[in-house]
This record gives sequence, structure tokens and C-alpha cells, in this order.
Amino acid sequence: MTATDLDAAAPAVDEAGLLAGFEATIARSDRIEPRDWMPDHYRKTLIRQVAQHAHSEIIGMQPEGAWITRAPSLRRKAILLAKVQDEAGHGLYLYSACETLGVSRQELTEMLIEVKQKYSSIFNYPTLSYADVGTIGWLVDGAAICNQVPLCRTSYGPYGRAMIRVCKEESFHQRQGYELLSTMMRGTDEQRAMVQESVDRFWWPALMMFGPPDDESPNTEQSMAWGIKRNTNDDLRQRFVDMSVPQAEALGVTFPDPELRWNAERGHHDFGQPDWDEFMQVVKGNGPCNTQRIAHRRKAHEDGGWVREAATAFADKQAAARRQEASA
Ligand code: BYC
Repeated sequence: MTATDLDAAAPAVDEAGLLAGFEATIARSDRIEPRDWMPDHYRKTLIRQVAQHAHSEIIGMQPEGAWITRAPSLRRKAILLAKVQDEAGHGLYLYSACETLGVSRQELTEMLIEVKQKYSSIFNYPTLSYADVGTIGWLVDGAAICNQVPLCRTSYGPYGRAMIRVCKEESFHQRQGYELLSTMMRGTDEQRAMVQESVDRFWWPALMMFGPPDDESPNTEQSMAWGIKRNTNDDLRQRFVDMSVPQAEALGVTFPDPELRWNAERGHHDFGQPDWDEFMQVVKGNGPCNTQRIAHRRKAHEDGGWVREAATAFADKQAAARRQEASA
């Protein structure tokens, strides 16, 4: 029987019926699971977003990891080490979720180091002082929580379930950052100045984490229709600003935005726009640390080659032994 004969013998695929079933699942706010039929564009959108998310967790280990050896006490070192390890774990849950969509971890890693997929713009900014560790915890993990809590209800099962665990850990990360900064704010004038300088540098990049404004976001409309995203970029940015302003007041720092003020009519804070040209430059690979981040990740991947080779050789040996046992 030739391949053509086999095609002819296969039952006709009812594409319209499959699509109707998929759309009904989305309309009921039920989950799409790996073995369910899904439109190709839905699968590709998810691979793009989940991979970008996983890469962000892994690249995000670098700016904070740079401070592990310089943390000012054993306690701070242990906390930072645990946080950076958590980010590695988040990356692994997300790569696993992405693999259920039919793309291998090896392929994903290659797409990252060959700069064919993106990771969050925020990690292309340097960590210049120890206060940055606290600011990243407070503002960067804070922005991540705002964005990720709604993703616990995303329409793709493995992604949503990974997000539940990630969010629990991110909440802890945010609190440790806030606690670190509040300790520094109770310290010397130099420490307070260090915190303010760090907040000044990270405020705008943190707002950029939510993506371009809604009217310039090519993916939001379709991703919302499919329940991949539950909120628009601008809605989440607003939620983050409203959440952060009282926290900044309690901490005793200000945000570098002259337009930031409470709008009683809207029941929200008005705020200025980040420099979207800068955002586009960073996303295109021209941020302050893009080259360094990718070079570091590529080297780590190459240095780990022997571990992968050893694990593969061991797995082959085990499989050969099982085959021999079965045929004996
Ligand atoms: N950076 O149509 P849009 C963490 C891209 S890690 C870079 O709005 P979408 C942590 C976007 O990909 C947290 N690129 O896209 C880790 C698209 O380009 P392509 C990371 C960005 O997907 C360690 C184009 O711009 N979180 O918390 O609908 C230590 C147009 O955008 C960015 C996630 O990944 C950006 N900021 O919405 C500490 C959350 N924004 O791909 C902390 C999951 C946009 O079409 N992701 N782009 O070429 C999402 O929620 C969504 O993907 C986004 C963007 C809201 C980010």
C-alpha cells in the first residue's frame, strides 16, 4: 500500500467540527489540553508566549545572580540564592508546558541563543547597586504578579497550572524585595539615596514589561479572544501603577513621573508613558545588556554540553540493556 493509498483510506478529518469543538471549549472557559485539537495559530501563539516567558525566567537569573557573591550578609545571600533558584524552577515548569505543544527543550534553547525568540525587555537593564536586588523583587516581580495572576486562568491547561505555582513563589519574591528596601530605608542617608536611585532607574522599564500600548499590540485581540490573555497590556499596567503608588508612599520613595497623580473621576492614577522608542530598541536587541545576556546563556549552554552527552549516553546504555533483557 502506498502513502497515497493510505491517505485515501484514512477517514476524512472534519476540520469544521474540530474548530467548532475548540471554540465551544473556549466559550465555556474550559481548558484546552495537549491532546485536544487546536488551530495551528493558537498553538503557535502559545509556543511564542510560553517560550518567551520561560526564557525570561532563565535570563532573569543573570541580573540578580550577579549579586549573590556580594550580598551583604549570610541571610541576604541565602535569600537571594533561593530566589534565583526559584527562577530556574519557573523556567523548567514553563519549558515543560511548552514541550506539550510539540516543541522540544533543545529547540527552545537554540531559538533563545540564536535570538530567534524573545525574552522580557526588563532583563536587558544592568543591576548597578545592591538596592537593585530589592527593586527587582518589589517592582519587577510585582509587575510579573500583576501579569501572571490572570494567566492562572489562561485557556491552555499546562500553562495555567504552571502559573499557579509560579505566582505563589513570585509573591514571596515580591515581599522579600519590599522587605529588603524597607530595611535600607530605615538605614543611612546613603542607603536611602541608593534605593531612590534604583527605583528611578527601574520604574519605566517595569512599566514596559506589560508590552506595547493596546493600540500598538498586534497580538492582544486574538490572544484575548482565545483566552490566552485575560487582560490587555494597558489594563494590567494601570493595575500595577495603582498597586505600586501606596507601596511607594509607605516605603518613602517617589516614582520619576511628573504626570503621576490620583484621578478621582476615573478611580485610578493617571501616569506618563514610558519611552516606547527605547522599548523597541531593547526588544530589537539594542538594550544595554542584550549582547551580554545572550553570550552568557550561550556559554552556559556550551559548558553544560558534557552533562547532556553523559546523560544521553547513560540513557542509551539503559535502553540497550532493556532491549537485551527483553530479547533473552
Ligand atoms: N519584552 O502584541 P504584544 C519574571 C513583544 S519573568 C520583550 O502585546 P503579547 C522574572 C511581543 O512578544 C516574567 N518583548 O504581545 C524572572 C511581541 O513580539 P512578537 C516574564 C515584548 O504576547 C526572573 C511584540 O512585542 N513574563 O517575572 O500579546 C526574575 C508585540 O507585543 C515585551 C512573561 O513573559 C517585553 N516586555 O503580549 C524576576 C509573561 N512585551 O513575539 C522576575 C507572559 C511585548 O510578536 N507574557 N513584547 O515578535 C505575556 O503576558 C505577553 O506575552 C506580554 C506581551 C504581555 C509580555
